[in-house]
Amino acid sequence: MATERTLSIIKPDAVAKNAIGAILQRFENAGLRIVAAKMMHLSPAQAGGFYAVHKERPFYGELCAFMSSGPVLISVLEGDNAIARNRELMGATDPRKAEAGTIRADFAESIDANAVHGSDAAETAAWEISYFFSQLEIAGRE
Ligand code: RTP
Ligand code: MG
Repeated sequence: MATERTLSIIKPDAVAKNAIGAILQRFENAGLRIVAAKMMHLSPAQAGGFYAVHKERPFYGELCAFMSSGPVLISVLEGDNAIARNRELMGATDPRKAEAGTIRADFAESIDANAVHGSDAAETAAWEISYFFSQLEIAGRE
């Protein structure tokens, strides 16, 4: 299995509920390593740049407003199949559809305030990691 890196964001709703530790614990319990991490309170423009892929979608404005509404914990997770593994741990985008035991089933409020972000493919993971972290800020094995 390939060792991969993926970008994770613990969104403002989950940070506001003091769930950072519980969510990071799930990543570590699943064998993913946290190789970079930082807290940021994104500006609307920084959130908009990150979600530029969704620019034309009807929910883009709300998404950028929500993602800049409070601090977030941004991390790089490394491990076997990290991208798919993280998305399994997260569960479906809409928490009402997320499987029991997933992060979104347990912590998300709604499709907007849905606790976490995770990259969805190798190319997007590489781009998303480079949006937030320089090479020198990532401590994983090369
Ligand atoms: P994410 O990017 O945050 O990991 O979530 P995802 O892949 O499961 O969902 P995506 O389709 O990439 O959408 C990004 C975020 O936009 C919000 N969204 N709202 N109101 C809506 O129909 C809608 N659809 C998506 C969600 O917060 C989603 O996480
Ligand atoms: Mg997505």
